[in-house]
Amino acid sequence: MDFSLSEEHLMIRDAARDFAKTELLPGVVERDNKQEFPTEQVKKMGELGFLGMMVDPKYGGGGMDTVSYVLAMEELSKVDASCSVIVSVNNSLVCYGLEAYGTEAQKQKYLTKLATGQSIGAFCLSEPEAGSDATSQRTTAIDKGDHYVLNGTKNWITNGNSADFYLVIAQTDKEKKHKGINAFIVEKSWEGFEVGPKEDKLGIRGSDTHTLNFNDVKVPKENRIGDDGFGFKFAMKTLSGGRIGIAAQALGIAAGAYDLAREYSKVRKTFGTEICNHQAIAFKLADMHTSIEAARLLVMKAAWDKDQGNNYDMSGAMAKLYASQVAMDVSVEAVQVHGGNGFVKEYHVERMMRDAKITQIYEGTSEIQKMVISRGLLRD
Ligand code: COS
Repeated sequence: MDFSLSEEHLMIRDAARDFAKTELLPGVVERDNKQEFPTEQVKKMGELGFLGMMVDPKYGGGGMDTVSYVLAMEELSKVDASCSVIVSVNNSLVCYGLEAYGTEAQKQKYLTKLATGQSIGAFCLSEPEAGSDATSQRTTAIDKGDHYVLNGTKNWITNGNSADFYLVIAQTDKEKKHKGINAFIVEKSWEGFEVGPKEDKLGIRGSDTHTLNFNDVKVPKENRIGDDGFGFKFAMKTLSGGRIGIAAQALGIAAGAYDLAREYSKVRKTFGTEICNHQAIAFKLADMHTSIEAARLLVMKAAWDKDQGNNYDMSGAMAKLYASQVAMDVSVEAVQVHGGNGFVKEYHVERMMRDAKITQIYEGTSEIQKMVISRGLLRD
């Protein structure tokens, strides 16, 4: 067993670390305050190849493995989780979904633009009444021969307004339940597609989360992904990989908050000495670091499983479940180590604490991850 990273992995990690420090850190507090989408930063991430890391170079991607992707996700998330969720959705939900299950024509038309960052993607599964209970789709896609007609509402959609292309899950045949669900590629400019209000969120405030409305949107049949009825499996398979990305995001939030707490504890003095010399603080750092290291091993194992062609439903779910809890615990402790300053925006850790919460909710709540894990355990 070898825990060391290759030269290439280290280069990717360092490139993401440098980018986060020089391009994401300046303005991260302001973007969070103003709920401002990081347009310039996303453009640069596209140019540097962060938006299509695992896509085959013949479609404009970086051709990298999942380990490289989680290393980059961790580094970007240490500084700006609003930017890293955009990276995660574009890479592991949209690009992966299209590359794994799209037709050659769909890949040429859409994936090439998404992998290079010329266009941004969104993944639209959740609805007002179908978040965790994802088979209860109310959005309908009625088959009209050479096209489908889409009607319905999607909620909490990351990149809701900033995306150009949307992967939309909808019910075609209600009688067939989840086997009557389809997935479609929808373009933003199409008639009847409407971006609803932007959500005012607790965390990841730089990313734009919207309600989307579909009113008689005509979708050509060639924009269906996979065979008729494949949509629910498409969503589940794609989300399994997405969860590895979010686990890496949670890991990055925890590691970023820990780094700040450690540095602060070495300069802040109380009772005549730096606070890291008080066992109350030193033991907090020890606990934080240990849990981060455990989360990192789970994240890496899930990424490795995906790269090896192993099933990663359970390892991805375990990584997300654990890393998101570590993100919450560590960011709360990082605020505590900072004392009064931890409650102030310029010290960053309060934002990280707010950002951490969503990692326990999106791409499957912690309770859903426990369902996936326990069903996997009890399958045989
Ligand atoms: N890969 C492939 N197929 C999968 C799968 C996976 N990871 N998970 C489930 N499926 C298949 C099942 O095999 C089943 O197909 P068959 O009937 O052909 O056997 C089908 O999907 C339905 O599965 P199941 O009966 O387990 O569905 P449930 O309604 O019990 O729900 C969970 C399964 C809870 C796992 C699913 O609804 C889920 O992941 N919900 C959370 C969705 C989510 O992450 N929402 C966040 C929105 S994106 S930000």
